[in-house]
Amino acid sequence: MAKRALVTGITGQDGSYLAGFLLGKGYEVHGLIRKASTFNTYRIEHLFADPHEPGARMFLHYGDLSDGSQLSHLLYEVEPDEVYHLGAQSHVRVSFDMPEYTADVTGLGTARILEAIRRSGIKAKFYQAASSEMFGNTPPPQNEDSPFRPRSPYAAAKVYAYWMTSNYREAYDLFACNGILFNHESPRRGETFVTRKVTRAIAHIIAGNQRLLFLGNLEAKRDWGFAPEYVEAMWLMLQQDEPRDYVIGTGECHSVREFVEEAFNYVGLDWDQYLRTDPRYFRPTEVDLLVADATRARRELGWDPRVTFKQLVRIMVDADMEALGLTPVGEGKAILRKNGLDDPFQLSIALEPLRGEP
Ligand code: NAP
Ligand code: G4F
Repeated sequence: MAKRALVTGITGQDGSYLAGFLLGKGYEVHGLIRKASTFNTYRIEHLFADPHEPGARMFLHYGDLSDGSQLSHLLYEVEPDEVYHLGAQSHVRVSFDMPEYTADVTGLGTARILEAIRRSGIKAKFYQAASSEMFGNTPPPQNEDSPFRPRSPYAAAKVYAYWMTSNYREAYDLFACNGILFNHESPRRGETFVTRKVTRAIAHIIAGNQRLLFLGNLEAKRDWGFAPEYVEAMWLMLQQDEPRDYVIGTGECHSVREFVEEAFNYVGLDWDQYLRTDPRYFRPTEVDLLVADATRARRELGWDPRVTFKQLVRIMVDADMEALGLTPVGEGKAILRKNGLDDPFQLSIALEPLRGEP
């Protein structure tokens, strides 16, 4: 019997890679999607088969993380072996504008799913998409024992969700894991996160659609990895004998400025000519420095990232150039092939229309 997974946030960056990864492993995949007035499924379209067709293994269900009764109903209907809870209002800057909504969806959303699992009595394993953002201004390197000092409504909501996950593990013997993932990026990264904003702007500058790139704090440092490698870590956590929490990251960190320099240099443009700062993109409180100590994941999961910072930048710049019909510099695909990451589930990059500057 094929294992059955329920994935919230399946239309997001990680959800789309995870769905592809699980289908590749023979799973039946059920995803929660939001009703929107426009299509929001472009990241998973390449995986979709008409559910009426024999052999279809991916099924989508409407719902929302703010709607507990529907989540409960979904649990009974799907009876999953594994639940990957990735859905969230995941933008840190936006969480300052929408703190209450972020608490509801990103924080309470986790409580709703945990409670739905508990009440259903279904023996589903549970993965919580926790975040390095929870460490806030705790000095690096950060590991599973580092204290949380959240610096945004988003981080505070994730800390609540983290402790709810731990509590359900202890109180109800649920197989529940917090994956404390550091920043991970890809050509499918949302357009308003800084890495994608930069690589997409470069493509639009070359295409003549955009003149300048406006950013906020250039000095913040992040531990940036490649998203497809991170979804494998999520799966590995749920395949262990005992549930535990794991930090996932590369252990290497770079500033936003370094990302910009690397990306512009790759295409031979002088970044100084195109970059401007705009106070709009600064945050009331910033997380200055995140660096993962992923020793536990390496030791217990055998997880080790392969794609380096430089390679990540090249993969993303090339993909954004290709998406606009430009000839990429050309190293991106070779890097993916070299790392064995070029299978169709992982690689498909949906073409996107230009929807104005984010
Ligand atoms: P993402 O691209 O922003 O995807 C978020 C997903 O959540 C989307 O599918 C979105 O649906 C869905 N969603 C948002 N609000 C919802 C609601 N009210 N009800 C149901 N679904 C809702 O995020 P990601 O980068 O894939 O990250 C996945 C998870 O990992 C998130 O929980 C994020 O906070 C966490 N995380 C991410 C990183 C990272 O670096 N990427 C690091 C640590 C933790 P729509 O498509 O309809 O918007
Ligand atoms: O790309 P970012 O918006 O990612 P951030 O805030 O680190 O959050 C991401 O990673 C977390 C894991 O640590 C996830 F939990 C979360 O869901 C999300 O995926 O910003 C990165 C850095 C920040 O320091 C920000 O201040 O880039 C700086 N930055 C500078 N200019 C900018 C901009 N960020 C954005 N989004 N847009 C700018 O114009």
